[in-house]
Amino acid sequence: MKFLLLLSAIGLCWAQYNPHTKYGRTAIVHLFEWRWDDIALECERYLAPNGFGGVQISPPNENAVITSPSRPWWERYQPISYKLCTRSGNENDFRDMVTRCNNVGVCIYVDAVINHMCGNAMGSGTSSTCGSYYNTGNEEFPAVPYSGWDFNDSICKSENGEINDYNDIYQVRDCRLVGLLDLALGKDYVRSKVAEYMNHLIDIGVAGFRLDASKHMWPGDIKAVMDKLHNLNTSWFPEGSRPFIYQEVIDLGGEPIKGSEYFGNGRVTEFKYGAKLGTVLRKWNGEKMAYLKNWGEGWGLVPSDRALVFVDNHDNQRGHGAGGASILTFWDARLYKMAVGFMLAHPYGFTRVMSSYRWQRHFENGRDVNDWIGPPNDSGVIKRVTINPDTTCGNDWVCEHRWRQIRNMVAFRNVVDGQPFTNWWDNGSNQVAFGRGNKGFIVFNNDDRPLSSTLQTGLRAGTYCDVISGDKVGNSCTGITVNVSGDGNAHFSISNSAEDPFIAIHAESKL
Ligand code: QV4
Ligand code: CA
Repeated sequence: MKFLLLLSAIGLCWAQYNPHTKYGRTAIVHLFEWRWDDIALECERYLAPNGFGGVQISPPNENAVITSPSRPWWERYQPISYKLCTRSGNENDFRDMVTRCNNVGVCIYVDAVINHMCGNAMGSGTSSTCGSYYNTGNEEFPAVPYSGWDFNDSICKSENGEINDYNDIYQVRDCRLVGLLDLALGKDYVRSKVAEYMNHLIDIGVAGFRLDASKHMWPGDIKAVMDKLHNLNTSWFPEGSRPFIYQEVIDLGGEPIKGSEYFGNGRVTEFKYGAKLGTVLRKWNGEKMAYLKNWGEGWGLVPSDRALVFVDNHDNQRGHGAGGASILTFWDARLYKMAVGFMLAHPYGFTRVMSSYRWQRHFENGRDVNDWIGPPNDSGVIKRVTINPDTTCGNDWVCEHRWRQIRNMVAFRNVVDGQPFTNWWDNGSNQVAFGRGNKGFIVFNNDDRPLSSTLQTGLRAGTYCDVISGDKVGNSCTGITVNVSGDGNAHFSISNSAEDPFIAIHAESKL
């Protein structure tokens, strides 16, 4: 009995850090701006068969329709109500997606925008995705309903009501982020409306939430909302399961607000991860891959079991938010694949893969003035994600998660799950390798000279298929093969001009 109590206490305490992914699946993908009907199809036709654990979706609640510029992606971060009604689909589409994804063991995580409503520049009217009325002048959102009392204006101490100084923790939490009307999450009424929205989603079957702009909410206010949340839907999740929570806190150091203040509520997005890994792979500031030997907490990152990690996100892939120039994206495909490969092979953190759309970049003074462009669309209607014969995506959807190297590294991560970080090797420069117990091994060559080395892999003897240059198909390999001898050693050659200068082998790529 005592033991059971202890178990359930641990279960409850740790629950919001647990993504609830099924069948040993260890990575999720952000299908940025996808339609719900396409996500449902993707769960069934691609994500489940390839071992993806879940999907982070764009905000599902009604948002402002912005016409100048024309339908930017960021309009979805300007809530008008909690009706499930956006360019991605309506409530029926949403329910169908959640049901179909859950039925194939793929979880849905909702991007929850609960710090604010729309920007003050919206004025009043019904320019919203479901036609709900709003008036930013008197802060009326009758479809929730919220009124002036439900916003922080009287609490905010900055001269213009805006966040002007990130060194002032009160401003950051109580004032307006770029003009966005700041909700009074200190009030029980506001907490209840937010919780009602999130509970609606939980009851439909979502597995958790990304909490947008968490830095701009007091950790205690977030906790008060979290305490009101239901357990997950028992049609798909064990009784007593708590929603998975990861909070968007951009903590690159140098500001008084720290990611660690939010650990009590759930995980936090570790933005240092992509910023530093990008710097290393680009070899900026004298960085080299050899220094990655103690990657993780050793680099000042938050504890692994509190981290949600990613190479890039929807903001920093286009210069929004923070992270800076070092961030690698699909635009730098060769280094990007190495970075994502490293992330998926390394045991640190819970991993999220980015899946983007292409847009016409246009740089002026080093800044992309087209950073606002929304998803591929026909007169505003989001285009379907079409699938080409070679399994890549059409209609300008990049689908990084379908790139062979990335898809196969998601499988690698699942195979090596729970295995220790082992057999590190480096040449003192940018040739490195490491294993995951006796289940997987990966070798990188980011130097300007060939790699040719015999390395201890920790793997059983045999011939393995490199899942970067090809696939294991039946009992043959469409790419490079690697022979591991009886003592676990194998010889690796990687040209510095290879299309993808890295090799990965694992227990299930053995021929
Ligand atoms: C403009 C002016 C403001 C002015 C305001 C007055 O720039 O100075 O006060 O008008 O009305 C958009 C525009 C922005 C505009 C604002 C309000 O870009 O110019 O302000 O709308 O109309 C996304 C975009 C923002 C966008 C916002 C709302 O990135 O550009 O603002 O959506 O549409 C910090 C935060 C972090 C945040 C990150 C971007 O700590 O939390 O900045 N990241 C999350 C999301 C992000 C989203 C938000 C938060 C807001 O990941 O995508 O912002 O929900 O680092
Ligand atoms: Ca706030």
